[in-house]
Amino acid sequence: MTEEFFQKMAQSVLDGDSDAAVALAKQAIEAGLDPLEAITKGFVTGVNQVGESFACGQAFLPELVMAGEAMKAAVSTLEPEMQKRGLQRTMLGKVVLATVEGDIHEIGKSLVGTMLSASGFQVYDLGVDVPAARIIAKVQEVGADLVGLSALLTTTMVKQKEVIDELDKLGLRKKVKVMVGGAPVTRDWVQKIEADGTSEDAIGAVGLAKQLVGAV
Ligand code: B1M
Repeated sequence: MTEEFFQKMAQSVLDGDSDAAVALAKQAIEAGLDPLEAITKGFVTGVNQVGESFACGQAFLPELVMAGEAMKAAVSTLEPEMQKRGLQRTMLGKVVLATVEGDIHEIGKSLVGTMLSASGFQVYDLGVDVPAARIIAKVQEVGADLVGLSALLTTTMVKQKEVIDELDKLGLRKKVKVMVGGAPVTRDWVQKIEADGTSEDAIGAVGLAKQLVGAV
């Protein structure tokens, strides 16, 4: 696949053009391109550029919303192919996954969920803006091995700690591993809140999850 094709993908997100993003995602599948490569080299480049323009006041909320929608549409189109390629029969563990309360960023979290599930984990994706109590209730209901908490805002990162504290109070912390992620999450933060690890991307999240359940 050419650089030009990846650039078109990025541009479709920059333009907030969901139809073009979906068409390009379909083209990528037809051409046999690795769907994760299409996301990371193509569409994510676009959404990152919009994020940067937004941060320095050159783009505004409507642009951010439209870019997010286009990105989401592309990822949804590529999702079945990602699942197909990663098809695994063994069950490595149960993961309760959520974007924390107050935070509606879902694309990265969903990507992590897709990759975990394609790699053999049973994933319970609770969605976005999920209060700690709902996460804990699901952990108890399904007997989860792992909790995955995504936060994209510096203001919502604290909610990751809240979930860890609640698990601790209930005496579940030793049994249930916690991995955290999202752009503002650093190694220092992981240490501070005593999480079990973080990763910068979805591939890294799979490696970490395997490590945490002792599958590698
Ligand atoms: Co928002 N937003 N946003 N946004 N948004 C950011 C995060 C921001 C950095 C933009 C900026 O200013 N440069 C900024 C946060 C600043 C900060 O706190 N430091 C920001 C802001 C300010 C806001 C609002 C407050 C804007 C406003 O209303 N004034 C608002 C908040 C709403 C809320 O949550 N309460 C808001 C809203 C939105 C939209 C709804 C418009 C939209 C989201 C649409 C959606 O998800 N359906 C949106 C978008 C699209 C972005 C950016 C541009 C892109 C996020 C994204 O989807 N990236 C983002 C800037 C940026 O990150 N470049 C920005 C692609 C995705 C594949 O990557 O999510 O990082 P990412 O996930 C990665 C890794 O982080 C990691 O793996 C993923 C896959 O590789 N990872 C994990 C993620 N979770 C993980 C969990 C793990 C492990 C790894 O283990 C469990």
